[in-house]
Amino acid sequence: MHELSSEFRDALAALDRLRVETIFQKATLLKPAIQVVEELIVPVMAQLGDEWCSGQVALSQIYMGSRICEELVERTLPSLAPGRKTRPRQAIAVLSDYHMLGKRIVLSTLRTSGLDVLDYGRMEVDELVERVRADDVKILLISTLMLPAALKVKTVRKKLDAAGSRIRIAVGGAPFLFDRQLWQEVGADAMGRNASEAVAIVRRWREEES
Ligand code: B12
Repeated sequence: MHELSSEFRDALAALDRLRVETIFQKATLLKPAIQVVEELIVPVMAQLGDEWCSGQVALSQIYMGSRICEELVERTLPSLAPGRKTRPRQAIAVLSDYHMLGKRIVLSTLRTSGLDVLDYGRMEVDELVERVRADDVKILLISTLMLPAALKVKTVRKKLDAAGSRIRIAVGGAPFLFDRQLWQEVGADAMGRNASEAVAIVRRWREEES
């Protein structure tokens, strides 16, 4: 996977869709798709983010590169839970920013693991609080990649507490990876570094509830 990483990085930076796809397919011969997503796409996107910070790649490359990855993930990982019969009591949302890829991966992984989750897409604080209450959600997963958005989790928590909700909140995304105490500071109940940790958190909480 390590060798494929630098090829994948170059193909993404060159916005060469065909090469990106070919490398991804090659990797899926070695490992399951979800593992390839975590071990290839996630670190390469983080690397491109660092390269953007140091001026080696343009934001347009990051934007187009992430679009290519989103399409790839959309096609490769399941997006709908088959045979949904009950209304799930867990939901996921991107709070207040436009970084959608992480949420997409976490959602697919949860669904692949047999955990049905409502997909709220991208929301602002008030809309999120309203939806969570209306759907009687017990476990809320929030993805944010911008620090200002991450800090808004605090307001979500406050508003839900004020409404008497006993919801549990798990967070993830770049700000929480950069600052390992941030999840506690914003009043979350857990933080996950990747999609597998999201699955573990939800499973643990569901077991504790039942
Ligand atoms: C792609 C990208 C973009 C794309 C987003 C396209 C899209 N549709 O998603 C575009 C080009 C639009 C973009 C724009 C901007 N970006 Co940007 N972007 C990135 C980049 C390079 C990669 C993000 C990504 O897709 N990673 C791949 C995914 C799969 O990883 P992930 O989201 O982290 O998710 C994984 C885990 O975190 C976890 N996870 C995620 N969510 C959750 C939730 C739960 C509950 C759990 C348990 C786990 C979990 O599981 C996922 C799978 O492993 C990051 C760099 C980085 N290090 O993250 C910067 C980054 C997030 N961007 C940044 C910035 C500054 C911006 C802009 C302000 C730039 C600008 N000047 O305009 C804008 C703001 C846009 C906005 N308002 O939202 C900064 C944020 C800094 C900060 N501390 O706030 C970063 C960190 C870059 C950097 N190093 O500075 N960006």
